[in-house]
Amino acid sequence: MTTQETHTQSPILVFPTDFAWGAATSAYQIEGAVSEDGRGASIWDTFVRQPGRVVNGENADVAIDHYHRYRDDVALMADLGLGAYRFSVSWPRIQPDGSGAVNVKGLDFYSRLVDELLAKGIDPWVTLYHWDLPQALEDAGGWPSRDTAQRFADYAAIVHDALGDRVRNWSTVNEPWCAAFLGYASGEHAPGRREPAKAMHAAHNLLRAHGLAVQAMRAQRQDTRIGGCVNLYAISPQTGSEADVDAARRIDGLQNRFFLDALLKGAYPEDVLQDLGPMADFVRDGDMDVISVPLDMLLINYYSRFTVSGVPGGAASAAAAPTDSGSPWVGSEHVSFVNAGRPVTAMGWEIDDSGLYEILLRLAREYPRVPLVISENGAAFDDVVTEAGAVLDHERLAYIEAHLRTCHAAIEAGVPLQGYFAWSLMDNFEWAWGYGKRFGLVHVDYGTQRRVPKESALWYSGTIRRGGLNGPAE
Ligand code: IFM
Repeated sequence: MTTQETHTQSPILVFPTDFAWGAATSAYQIEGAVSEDGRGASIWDTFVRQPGRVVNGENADVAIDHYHRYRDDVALMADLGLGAYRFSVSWPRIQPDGSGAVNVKGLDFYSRLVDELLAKGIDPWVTLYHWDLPQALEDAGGWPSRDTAQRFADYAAIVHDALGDRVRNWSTVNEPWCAAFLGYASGEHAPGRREPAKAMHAAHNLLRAHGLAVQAMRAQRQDTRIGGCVNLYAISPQTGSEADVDAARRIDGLQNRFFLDALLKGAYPEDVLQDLGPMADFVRDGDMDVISVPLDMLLINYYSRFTVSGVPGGAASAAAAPTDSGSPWVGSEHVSFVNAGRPVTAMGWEIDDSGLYEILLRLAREYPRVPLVISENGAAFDDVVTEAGAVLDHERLAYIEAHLRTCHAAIEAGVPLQGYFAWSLMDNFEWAWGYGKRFGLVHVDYGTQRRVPKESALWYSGTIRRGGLNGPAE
């Protein structure tokens, strides 16, 4: 079937009329302009300058220059028919040192971006933290320090106060698992520390930061919707053996339940605390009430399934870092990640949309009543630009289509799923992997900054315009 035909067919799998159809990005991955208009340094600015941290020594000083090209980028989103755009605010643009006076020029950038989006009929969804901690706060202890959480709440209040009149949908911390465990345990991400016990404090303080921010924002106004954002994986034991089943319990505990139970049940899972032993020393009186402040929605980032074995020394970790790093699995370092034989993306991540279905149904069953949004889902593939300048990324298209079918099936099964954001709108700086891994619906030529919608973008655009998917895949 050609794209043309796809666009003109009437949908068979219809989504709710108020479903949010979007795409997502984050500040450090796209903006560039790292030294402009008073922006301070973030931990990523420091990290990318350390030898061996990022593939090919790449950095995001320019990235895809969105800071200067945002108007064209919003026009592109409008051409594609996006209903919503999820972006993050760079904390060091707003408070260059992470606390104190506001850098008005930084705030103005996001105000102009929001106005531009609204003028084009695109709903702005703001993420307050997507990993670019001001370096000054890291110097003062970083996320393992309890004070960083309070600083975050102050910053969140500044942004919410400035944009809350125009932005309805907010999320606090993107993927606290990554910020804590890749940043402070494995060292794969900034600030590159390998201190497992501190990583547990970081995870707890990122959750406290979330709760304190929600409280501060709610005190300002009640007409905005605020959510937490977690990256969840479907987890399977390799076999039914006791060791493999226990490995699955451990990884599910640290990856999924640690965050879900804290946010939605107000307690960390007992078995995870037991696994951690003396490292479980981070909770103080009142913390769990702060963390479990009621939410308007839960944002879920889903990419893959982990198959795990309790037998040490199994196949390479599915989450393997591109550079030399430790393990992010605090207290469960002996668990191995097994290749289950599914097709993989360019990241080596196994493709499994049934894992998303599993997660959505589990959430609806075990953490009921909270509306859900898929805030990231997508895939990196090694795109090829044809002589005619097109990118025929059928694998990415198929990935997104399969996951959207899963979303539809979950809605039909009663899951309160309210939106889907493809990751990512455009190719961008993929953290420790640099520019080598492309997740975009829109291809970016990093030499010229030319943007060209890939086949997947055109397909997604048609899907949004129809409000649903065509019948069974052909
Ligand atoms: O690029 C990242 C994003 O910043 C956070 N979630 C996963 C994406 C792909 O690795």
